[in-house]
Amino acid sequence: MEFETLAIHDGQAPEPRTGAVSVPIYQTSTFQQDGIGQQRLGFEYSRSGNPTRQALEAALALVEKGDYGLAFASGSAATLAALQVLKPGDGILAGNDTYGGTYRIFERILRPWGVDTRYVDATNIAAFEQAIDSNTRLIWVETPTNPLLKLVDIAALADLARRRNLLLVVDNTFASPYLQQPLALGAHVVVHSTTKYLGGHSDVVGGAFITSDKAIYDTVKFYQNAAGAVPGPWDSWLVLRGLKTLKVRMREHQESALYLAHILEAHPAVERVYYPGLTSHPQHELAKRQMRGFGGMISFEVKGGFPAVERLISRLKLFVLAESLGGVESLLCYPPRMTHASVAPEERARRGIHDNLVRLSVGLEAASDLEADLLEGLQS
Ligand code: P1T
Repeated sequence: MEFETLAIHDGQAPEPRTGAVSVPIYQTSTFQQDGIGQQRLGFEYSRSGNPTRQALEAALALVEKGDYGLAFASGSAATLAALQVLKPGDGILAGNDTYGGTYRIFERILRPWGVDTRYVDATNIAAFEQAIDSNTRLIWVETPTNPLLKLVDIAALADLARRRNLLLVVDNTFASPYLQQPLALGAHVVVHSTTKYLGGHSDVVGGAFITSDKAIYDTVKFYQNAAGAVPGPWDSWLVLRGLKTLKVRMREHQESALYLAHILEAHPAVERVYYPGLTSHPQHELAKRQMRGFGGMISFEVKGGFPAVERLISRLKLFVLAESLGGVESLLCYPPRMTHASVAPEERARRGIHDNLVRLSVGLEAASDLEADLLEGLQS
């Protein structure tokens, strides 16, 4: 079945008792047991399992072409959960452009626990191969990356991971499973911040973990129950609802993003545009091969440094200055002081996150209105 059919139907059969077409929100913390150790329908306590969350977990697995899905209270919780396959002494190779909070997990949580992370040019498979040492266990990448929208060749990296007996985890938040399915390209694990395109309406914080590897699933499932960073039934339902319209939203997001990326690229106040759909993007061909479209995120550098950024932000009326992405409303983020504030200035400079960088999440407003807003903002 096609993606949109799965997104609407799977894990979401009408409820047998009443025939309710929408999965009910089982707002309960616990479930009556018929006798000690006798659960009626396999549920005993909502940290361990809840029918609304279970429906979401089934749907997440299906849209990512995985066998197992787990839902978490945030994308960061899903990130930390996926990393539970590691133990002290293990090493990670991470792409050198990721969400600042993921970098913070590597540096401030895992490093003190004895798990070392080294950063590799995300676009260079040979660089990953060269960086592997005897402790390396796992490769972690985003693609497209946050915030510079670089692409990682998932199939090539998955091939390397298999040859060297490493796990490949892909954070698929920026692409969404409608545009890209890393498990089908050979990755072992996919994680998401469902706060973004999967939820789609800027009204819920959540995370997802998907795999087809039973042993990895068992480890992370155990951790999910033991550590307890689960989403509540209401939040699970919001993500489930978002999933059903993912295809139509992604198509609109990316159509407008491509249109605006062209406008920005031609604008004299703009120094450089990062968008995989532009032929000027160094990995445009890979984007065409690996993704079904180019996504709704654009980053660009404005001429005139930080003062020009401030001027732009003060003039915009539609683009809301805010962290996050993937919602119906367009957002503008200033990565150096917002999403990537936890990355030290020297490291930001090494990564190419300059002080004149802004990031757009292109929403579902009319592209012509968004264009007018940007042109007004960029006027000198
Ligand atoms: O915010 P949370 O749901 O915990 O998700 C963390 C996360 C994980 N992975 C990627 C690629 C992300 O972009 C994020 C969160 N990012 C933002 C809040 C942001 O504005 O970029």
